[in-house]
Amino acid sequence: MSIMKFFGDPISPVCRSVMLFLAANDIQHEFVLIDLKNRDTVNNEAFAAINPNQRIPVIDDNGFILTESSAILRYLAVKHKVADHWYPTALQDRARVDEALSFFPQNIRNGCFFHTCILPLRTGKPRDEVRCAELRASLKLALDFTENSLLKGKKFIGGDNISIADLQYLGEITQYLISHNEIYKGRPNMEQWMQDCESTLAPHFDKVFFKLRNVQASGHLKAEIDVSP
Ligand SMILES: N[C@@H](CCC(=O)N[C@@H](CS)C(=O)NCC(=O)O)C(=O)O
Repeated sequence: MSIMKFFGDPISPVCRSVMLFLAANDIQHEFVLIDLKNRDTVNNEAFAAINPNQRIPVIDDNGFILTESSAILRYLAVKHKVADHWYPTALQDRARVDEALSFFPQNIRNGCFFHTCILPLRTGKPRDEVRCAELRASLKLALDFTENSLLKGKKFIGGDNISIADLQYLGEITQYLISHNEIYKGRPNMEQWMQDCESTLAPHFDKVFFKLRNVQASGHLKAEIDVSP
């Protein structure tokens, strides 16, 4: 039985969510850096053989290759029989977490950061301002929904305790810190939720967020992304 490999980069929001989960649950693994900035580590044959989609995160659990962060989080939670709050076994509690996980892609992770900050760097072309404005508008709606529905009367997104859904949202929402935007600000439930996530994950937070903080401090991805309520 070989140790599970985790392919990722802490600068990726969807990798950070899995990294937080691995750390918080003390799950043994070998970390393999796929450095998103160094395109050679992404666009190479060895990595393409592992994930033909050439995206991270990926796990190799003794020959079982799994992609997609939410599938990985669910798999690890069940496999390692972690504390129930991460991915509750009670049907309706689990359905709440699944609901938030289903809302996440295309709504919270809607490409706004990528189109505003990353695509212009990669292509050398100016950002498409019309597209970016559309993405800001849809992100704003998703954040409003998180504030007014998902976090209404609850400490965390899935309920009273932290779950894998919180890790997904946290990964993406913190991505905007790189561009110097605290997109949870002005939404009181989200502000409190951020503090609660940070204190609940305290010992693991710095370890997973160090790269984000370095890139943030460099200031080279600074951009105005106004999604305030
Ligand atoms: N839906 C996927 C998204 C994976 C994804 O897009 N990962 C990005 C990093 S955030 C990636 O690998 N990009 C490859 C690249 O930039 O070339 C998931 O949730 O795991």
